[in-house]
Amino acid sequence: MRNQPPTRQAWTDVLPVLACLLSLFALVLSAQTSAPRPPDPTREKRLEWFRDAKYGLFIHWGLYAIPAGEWQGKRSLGLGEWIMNRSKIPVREYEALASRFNPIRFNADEWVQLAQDAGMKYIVITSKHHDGFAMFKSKVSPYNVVDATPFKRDVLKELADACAKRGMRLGFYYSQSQDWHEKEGAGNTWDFGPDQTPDGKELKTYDTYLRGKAEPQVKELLTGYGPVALIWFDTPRMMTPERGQRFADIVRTLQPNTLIDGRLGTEGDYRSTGDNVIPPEASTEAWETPATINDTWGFRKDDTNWKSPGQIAFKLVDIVSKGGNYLLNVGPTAEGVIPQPSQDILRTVGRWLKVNAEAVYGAGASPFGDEFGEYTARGAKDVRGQKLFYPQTEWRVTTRAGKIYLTFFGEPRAPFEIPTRAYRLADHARIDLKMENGKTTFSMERPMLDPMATVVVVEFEGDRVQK
Ligand code: H79
Repeated sequence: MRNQPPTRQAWTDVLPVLACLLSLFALVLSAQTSAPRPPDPTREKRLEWFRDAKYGLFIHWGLYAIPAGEWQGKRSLGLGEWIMNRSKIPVREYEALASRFNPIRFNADEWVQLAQDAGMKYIVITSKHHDGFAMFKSKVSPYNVVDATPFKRDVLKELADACAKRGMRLGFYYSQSQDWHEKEGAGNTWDFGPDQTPDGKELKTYDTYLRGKAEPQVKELLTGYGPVALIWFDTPRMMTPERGQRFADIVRTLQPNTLIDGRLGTEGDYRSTGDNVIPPEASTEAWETPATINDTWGFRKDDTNWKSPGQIAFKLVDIVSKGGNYLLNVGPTAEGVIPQPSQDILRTVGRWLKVNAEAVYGAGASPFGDEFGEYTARGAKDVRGQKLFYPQTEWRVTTRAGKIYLTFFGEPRAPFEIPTRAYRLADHARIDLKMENGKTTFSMERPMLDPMATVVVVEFEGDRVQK
């Protein structure tokens, strides 16, 4: 038994020998990297469901779904929900969208049903994005979906009720710093001038906005909608530790079990990666990647650059094998419809997950790591000056007590060495093992059972493999 991570050697067609052998014995002895901060038992308790959930649905929905990437007949480039900023739309003009917001096809039950069909375990919806418009009834500001639109329905309340009915956890995205609708909020430089001088002196009475709108609206979210799974803060501009703490105190006081994401500005409960960023390595710390299913968060009528179900399945298992969660976004239209391609993709991955659930939900990270890829040996740097990483995407590993799940996204090029019994997860078909040179190996049947991803389970005696 070795205590080094297993290594793979290059294999070529001209070398018909057993190469790239993987010793799964090694995992028993391999250790994970240590946690970056001291364990907090209360936080760990709060995080229990989150660590097991693995896969959530992000929903970006707001007034920006009406222009859908086009303003005054001109295409506005960038993220759909950033249109007010990118096209420098004055507050008075953007506000007028509210009188046109009437998404009569919105059906909260259908959205929750979609998340369930997709195999997602929580939903996070924008309660207020940077444009400042609240998608819930707010006493703090009339700029909200009930008081300012012909629709007059509390979208968040309907979704909260549907989630409660179906046992789905619900969290709220809330843009705490940027609010382009408010004079004293951050971000609207075109109507209200810069937030700060170049040397950092604040030019807006930012605390007036925080105390007058953001903090009381977060209180509303935590009091009127039942149990809130998490608050997803974003872009912490001018968020001093003291200001961040005020939000944290509100959350902890009103709902001690509600998680705080990693973008409040002070310490949250888990780490949020950059948008669409999947880290190259595993971590024991709780973390989450927020990601788009095409190239925008809020609906854009011109964005049809959908990721395929296979790409989504890979990202999900990749993230799980690194110990994280995948928060995958959809952007409903102004009619209240989640674009059909998004629905189809999510349901296709959902069908795969139904069969292969065991390898994902509650599964532990890979005890190896070399299957993720490798840093270039020559020291080349990427555009950000980071060491260049060459990802490998052939297979990933997840774990559970006594079990190892090898998920193959393509036919493995060479046999794998395994210590004992193995079977295919989808149909429990036994995998034939070969004994050669004292090593037990298996070769994947070709074509693979499921070309999207086929999971092979390796079982160990007892509980030697820990999650
Ligand atoms: O809600 C989604 C994004 O709107 C939000 N985070 C995710 C979850 C986000 N806020 N800020 N950013 C992401 C960084 C934004 C960068 C850009 Fe731009 C927005 C690049 C293009 C549009 C700002 C405006 C920088 C260039 C133009």
